[in-house]
Amino acid sequence: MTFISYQNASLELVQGDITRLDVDAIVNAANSSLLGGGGVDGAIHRAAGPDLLHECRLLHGCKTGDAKMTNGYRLPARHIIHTVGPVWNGGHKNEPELLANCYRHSLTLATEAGLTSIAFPNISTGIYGYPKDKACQTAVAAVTGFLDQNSSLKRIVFVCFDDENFALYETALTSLYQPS
Ligand code: AR6
Repeated sequence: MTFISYQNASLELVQGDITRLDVDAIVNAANSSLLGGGGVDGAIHRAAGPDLLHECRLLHGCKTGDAKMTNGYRLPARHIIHTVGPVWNGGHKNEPELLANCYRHSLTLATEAGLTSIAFPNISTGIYGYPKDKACQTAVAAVTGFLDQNSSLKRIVFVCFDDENFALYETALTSLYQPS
């Protein structure tokens, strides 16, 4: 595990299943229906149980780049922030801005709810086909940019499922480290 202090928060890197994390909120890489799917979305719905789908039905979907929050139900996490990443289309359809918005809007919701810890999966880098190196750069820049503006958040966890993402985040987070 890598752990970096940044502003008043800690940035952590974990490899594994995001549904196991005991944090205030985990972020779901959902689709615009918010009614479940494969990948991390499927894993979250399975682990949270059927009450999650009932609450999601009340939300009437979510636009790409936006985020909506629900209860965590059977998860160790108290809340789930559902965001919809962009499908990769070669980078000419505003994908970097939309992906950055997923991180910013999730962090904004968490901050407004007074949460202090949040865990992100590598949004869009599975079924939606976003190049992992580009997604990592955008994710880290969006999160550090948000923390630069001040936030109640104390702990931000990047949860990588696969080895390639883990190695990319290890390099990106290590490069933020500035010995005092
Ligand atoms: N914990 C953490 N990360 C995971 C887990 C897990 N349990 N399972 C997969 N990942 P994806 P997307 C990683 O495909 O690309 C769904 O059907 C995975 O290795 O889950 O944003 C939705 O409903 C990858 O790095 O999400 C949408 O239709 C990352 O999570 C669509 O997929 C994201 O992969 C969204 O596609």
